[in-house]
Amino acid sequence: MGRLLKEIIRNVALMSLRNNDGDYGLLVPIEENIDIPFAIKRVYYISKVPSGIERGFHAHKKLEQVLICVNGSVSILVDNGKEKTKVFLDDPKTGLYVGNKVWREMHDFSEGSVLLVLASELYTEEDYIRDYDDFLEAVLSKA
Ligand code: T46
Repeated sequence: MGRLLKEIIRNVALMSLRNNDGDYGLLVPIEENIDIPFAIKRVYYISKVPSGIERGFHAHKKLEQVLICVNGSVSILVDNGKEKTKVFLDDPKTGLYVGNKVWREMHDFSEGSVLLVLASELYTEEDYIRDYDDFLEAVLSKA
């Protein structure tokens, strides 16, 4: 298994991605079910975020994702309803696994930053929980 998973709060983990880092540059291979713990159904990236803009502010019912800041830096607030923490991503060799029912906010995008996201499901607005109280209710009814 080419990944190292370190859970930081329940359902959120930092991952050390295998990589080829050498005099001629960096290459990070990502294979579904090998480097990340799910089959990849969708890939998107977020870039050109103007200074001061914050994104996210939602959770997902089912979706699992891995976030990789492939250029620049961004801070991600993750909150599972019981614990929350802020993760600073600035290393293309590090992935942030965010499971379902985790509230996320993206802050402090640096100029030129690019956030690559690998997702376990196709896009559907129905999977989003955009109200924080609804999120807490969904977490409490999970058990
Ligand atoms: C997440 C964080 C990390 C699509 O049409 N297809 C897609 O696959 C996505 C992700 C978005 N969109 C549309 C929906 C909105 O009209 O793109 C627009 C911006 O999406 P949103 O405001 O949800 O973007 P963020 O940056 O707040 O959140 C995104 C993801 O939506 C979300 O799942 O976890 O990045």
